[in-house]
Amino acid sequence: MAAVETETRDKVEMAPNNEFDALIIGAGFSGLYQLHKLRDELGLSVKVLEAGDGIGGTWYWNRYPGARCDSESHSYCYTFSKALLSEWKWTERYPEHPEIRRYLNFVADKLDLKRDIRLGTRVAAAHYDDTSNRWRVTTEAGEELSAKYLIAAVGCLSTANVPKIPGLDQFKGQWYHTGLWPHDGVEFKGKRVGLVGTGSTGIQATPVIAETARHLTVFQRTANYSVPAHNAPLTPAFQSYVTEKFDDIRRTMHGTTNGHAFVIEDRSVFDVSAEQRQALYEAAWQKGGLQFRATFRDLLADKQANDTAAEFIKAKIRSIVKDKATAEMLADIDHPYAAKRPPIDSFYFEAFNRDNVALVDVRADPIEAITASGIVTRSGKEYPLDIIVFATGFDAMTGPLLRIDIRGRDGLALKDVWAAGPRNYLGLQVSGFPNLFTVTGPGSPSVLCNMPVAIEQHVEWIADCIAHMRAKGLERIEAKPEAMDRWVGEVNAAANATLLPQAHHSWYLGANIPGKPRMFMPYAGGMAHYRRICNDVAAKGYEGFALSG
Ligand code: NA7
Repeated sequence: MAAVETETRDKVEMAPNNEFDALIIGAGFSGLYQLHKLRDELGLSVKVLEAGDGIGGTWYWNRYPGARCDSESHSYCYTFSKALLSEWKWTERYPEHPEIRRYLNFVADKLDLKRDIRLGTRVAAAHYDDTSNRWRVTTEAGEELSAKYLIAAVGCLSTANVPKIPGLDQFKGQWYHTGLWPHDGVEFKGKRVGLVGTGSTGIQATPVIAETARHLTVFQRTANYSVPAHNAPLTPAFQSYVTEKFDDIRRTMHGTTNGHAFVIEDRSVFDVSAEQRQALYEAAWQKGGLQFRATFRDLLADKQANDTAAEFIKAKIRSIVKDKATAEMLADIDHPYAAKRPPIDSFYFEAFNRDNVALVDVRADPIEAITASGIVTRSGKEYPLDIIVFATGFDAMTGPLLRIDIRGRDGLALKDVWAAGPRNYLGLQVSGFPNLFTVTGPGSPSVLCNMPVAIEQHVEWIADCIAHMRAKGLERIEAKPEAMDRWVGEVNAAANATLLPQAHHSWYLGANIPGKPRMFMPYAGGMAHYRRICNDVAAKGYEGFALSG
């Protein structure tokens, strides 16, 4: 690799006037690997433009109390390099945010990536120039760069959603969004804290904030399922198992629907007796984690099957939470289990047994306004607060792309093409936007998959595609409109074959953002199946894409 590095460093330094072969937006898991592939394997001149002052993407911004990954650490990493795998050891079953940043910095240093990453550089616009076949990229600081290939590695959950509640600007205390958390932390000691939102984030943050806050009020709009994470330090025996068996683990990750290192059991809920089912759910609950979903194969396909898991979890909530009214509020869940992204937790429901934690149902009595001193609900009740924490999620999947002014051929704006919801081919390319690739874009498995698995597949497909173009002397690639139409149909059909669209308030559907078009965004047909489709498309000479010289 050293020889390649020297050669490419020279190339990059020679790149005149900010002109590159490829520009990558974002230095998270995707952007880092894409840089390595294009620069070190294909020998392109490449720059990564990153808004943050450090690398890490999602994990650069999400530093809220309790922030850790829901994927198990041994599967939440790159798998392309044996050297990286053998030199890194995770310490806990689920990595906490600082450990993930340390990991990504380790990778970036090991692959000497940082010299080609411009930090503190937010991309404002990217316009395609048909005459020169180049993307002209403008940063918020007004700098201009250009490249033949533009790769948006902007992440799926990187545009914080701060609800527009009247009066927020009047609030005399402090408020924070979990996805834009201050790097030096927040002191909750002695404070009355209000936390809005009970998705994965609110569920992770609640028990940790409760430990130090004088009082914590959790504002719940939609009650949520959660299964214990059972986080723990990894034993040396497990670490050795991961090192020795990584090829098998990787094979499992690549062979499953969701890219995790566990297999979904090939049995129906109704193949077993009620007692056996209860015992299997209990064993899965004791084991903990996202694997609970894998207890039966039909949990996301059959509502009656799903009801059995839903009832099991609701009974658990009622058994954990001592105050009956609070338990009922928490267990009053209106959607199938795992139809929204299923959280896992460390003592979330238990936190409501503390004297300093209260739950407020803002579905029954919505938040109406924020005053100088707290939150007021429609009934006129005021909750005095010193700190408000918005765990209110993200303008997911399309938000990070649409906040950039992206224009393709003839000035075509991406926001217009996507006015009724995202449309693309394989989640990778939009017709009218030549040589623009999106990593884990809408229309790909992305958030329904263990992210690094989805990312590696996309990054490698994009790199192979560019290598193919260079080998054949081709200059442009662009999704054909009819391929895009067909794929949008497949994304809808895949979602409709599951219970996922039944959670009508889910961010998978864009329903968490007022005014956002409702469309099921990720591809629900499974990662392994999707990988086969992408491989097949490439093997057929990039079927569905128009390639030209
Ligand atoms: P989520 O899963 O989008 O959760 C956001 C939560 O905030 C959810 O409970 C929302 O209720 C609630 N919310 C949003 N806006 C409001 C307003 N205006 N008032 C009251 N409550 C509100 O985001 P997370 O950060 O928890 O998780 C995102 C992903 O990160 C997660 O799925 C993992 O993949 C990692 P709602 O359900 O919309 O009624």
